[in-house]
Amino acid sequence: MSVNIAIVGATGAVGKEFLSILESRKFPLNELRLLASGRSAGKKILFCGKDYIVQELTKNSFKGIKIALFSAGADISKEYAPYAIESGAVCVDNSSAFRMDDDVPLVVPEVNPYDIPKHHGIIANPNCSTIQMVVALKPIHDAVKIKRVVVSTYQAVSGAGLKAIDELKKEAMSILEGKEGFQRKLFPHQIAFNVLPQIPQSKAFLPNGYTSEEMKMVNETQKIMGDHSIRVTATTVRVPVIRGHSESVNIETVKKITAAEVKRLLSTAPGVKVIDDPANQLYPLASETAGRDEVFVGRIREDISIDNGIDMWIVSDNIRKGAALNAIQIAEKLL
Ligand code: A2P
Ligand code: 11C
Repeated sequence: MSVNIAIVGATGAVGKEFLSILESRKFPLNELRLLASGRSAGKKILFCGKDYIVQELTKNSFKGIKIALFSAGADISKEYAPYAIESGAVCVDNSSAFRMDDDVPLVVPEVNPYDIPKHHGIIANPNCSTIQMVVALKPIHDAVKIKRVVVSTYQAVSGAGLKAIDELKKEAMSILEGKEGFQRKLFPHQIAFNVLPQIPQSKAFLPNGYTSEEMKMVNETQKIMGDHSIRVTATTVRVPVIRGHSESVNIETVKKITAAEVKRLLSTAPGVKVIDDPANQLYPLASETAGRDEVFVGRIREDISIDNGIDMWIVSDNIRKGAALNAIQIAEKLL
């Protein structure tokens, strides 16, 4: 069955990845409608050898659309998803707008595909740093039940959109050329050759001292795994990498599991690839995982500081599995 698809935010970092994945997975498309702001209306985008014209997003953009893939930020989703639903579309929303709503499934197809049919017009795509973590945690949770997770992230600038990539490149060039007075537009501090413990860059810290990105990792993990007893604490950090989020993850489990058992479990888990050969200095790297679909796990070892603890290093392409691919996998399951 071929369907009519709309992409909201088609000109953005995730929007472009939607197009590349729809093409490579031969998604059964009838009509493809590319939507963005008025600034992009009339622009041409090449898809499957044909030019498509970007249209300005309006409340009338969704007539005849079966699935609307949203990735233009939470405000746009909140404003326009109701019009898409009114037109009969199902929205797969990559923003944070509806993720924690009780009647909105929050889905990672490898973890909780059974939540998809519970939707009422919106299925939320989780935050990128949460997606890659839960894909690796689910098989362990099923085997020995996870009590607590302590995660620190090393997140690529592409998580903050195309403008962030541009700022990193320009700032790096300006520093390398010895120029002074680089005008930052996005990040509150130098991101080139630096590490910023604040994501998102624009928002104030919450009263509990965490950032909203950190609280997404806490709340979304519990919702996706369907277990609110899992305790999570996160520190989310921006690094000068263009693509690919890396995470240092420590877990404490109810029952003991060895590192060898974790490796065995993860090597057959859906969507996971284990790269863990310390003798040959092999472990997942953001530079090698860009453009790949899997969640890569390595440095798997038993935590020497507690009885039932495991440490691991998880890397995935934040724009792909962390956003566009996960949303398209949901759309495929919807069909
Ligand atoms: P545009 O390129 O016309 O601004 P990114 O996350 O890479 O910055 O991309 C954001 C996406 O959201 C872009 O496709 C952008 O379109 C889109 N967008 C931003 N503001 C609006 C808006 N008011 N209406 C529709 N799309 C928007
Ligand atoms: C980042 N994780 O890397 C963010 C981007 O809630 O979907 C995605 C934010 C979200 O900056």
